Amino acid sequence: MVAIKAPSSIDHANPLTKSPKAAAAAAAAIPTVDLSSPGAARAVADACRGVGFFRATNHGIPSSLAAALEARAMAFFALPHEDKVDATIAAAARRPFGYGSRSIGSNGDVGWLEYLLLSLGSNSNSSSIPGASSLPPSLRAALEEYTGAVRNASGKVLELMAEGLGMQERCALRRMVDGSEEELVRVNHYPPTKEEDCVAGMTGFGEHTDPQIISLLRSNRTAGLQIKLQGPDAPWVNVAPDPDSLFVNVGDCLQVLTNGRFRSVKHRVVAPEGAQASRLSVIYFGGPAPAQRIAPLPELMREGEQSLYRDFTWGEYKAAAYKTRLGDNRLGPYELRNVADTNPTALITASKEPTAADHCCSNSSSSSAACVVVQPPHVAQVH
Ligand SMILES: O=C(O)CCC(=O)C(=O)O
Repeated sequence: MVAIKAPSSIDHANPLTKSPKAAAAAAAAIPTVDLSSPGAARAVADACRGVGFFRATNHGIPSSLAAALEARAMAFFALPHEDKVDATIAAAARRPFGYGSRSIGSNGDVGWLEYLLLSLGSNSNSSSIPGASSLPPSLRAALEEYTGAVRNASGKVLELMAEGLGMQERCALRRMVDGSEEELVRVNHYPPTKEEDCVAGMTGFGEHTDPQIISLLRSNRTAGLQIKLQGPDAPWVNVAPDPDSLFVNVGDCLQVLTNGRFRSVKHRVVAPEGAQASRLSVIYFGGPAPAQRIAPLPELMREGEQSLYRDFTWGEYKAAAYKTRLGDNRLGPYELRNVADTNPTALITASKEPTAADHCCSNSSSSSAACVVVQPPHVAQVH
């Protein structure tokens, strides 16, 4: 694996994360939402407006599924490189899917990780993952079970978001993702860095926002994930790992659909060091269909409210994102005025109160290390 010197932005001297007291303050900045609680819709919406990120408990994914996937994925990543490439040949027929190591996307972004990236296909009622046919059967089975469950959890969160936004149709956001052919799963493995690999604090995965509508992340007990609180001078904070919870990210498309009410969150991963165990994370990305028009939802707009964005389709956004690097501001070219300049308080006031949303979502039950100094905090393309 090629070692990567940390860009200066990965700053271990972050005042919010240095002392136990500061770490506690950072943890407190990350909302937790019990998805089964009566106030979940409001709490989800508040978290998406304030941070764009939250820890979800009672999400309905049996811990046995997540644990089984973690064990099978660790066994897969322990295989020799050639075996990993061979086992992902079916997925790799459609780039950027398949197995990857260090290189994220095709625009020069690198990270201290290896990963498996798969499309979940178009049929949200089928557990089969099209590109998984050449994977070891036990890994394939674990992935299929887990992704079936995480799709349900995502649907549930999207319904809560719609309800929290006061939308008439509780399933309006969920419908954009279900069966869109743009649902992905990514399994990331970050081995611990060693002294000979270069320095501490390497970039595991560089800073970026997720371009889709929603992402749900589950990791093992190894730390590394950091999020940037909203606002130009806001600090990066560590996300304490919690294998029993899911971490929910607002993606760029959801920011646009809500006209900036919900904020996509910048995040990144610092590679584990020395004595730490590998970090293993599984991320589900829910994107809309390629032809889906991405523009502020009319029912959320107050009278006279201007759209902050030029319309686009997911297909256009994805194509543009493929040409960028991870750390680029992908929404920038679509902004009609800078979202960061808007007054979030005004946006919160502007949001409609939740109404009794209907329940139209019928399926809801359901080491030869050479040091490479990476330039600033770039990291990959859309995934
Ligand atoms: O591996 C992680 O914890 C986060 C990775 C991530 O942000 C991504 O794969 O987009």
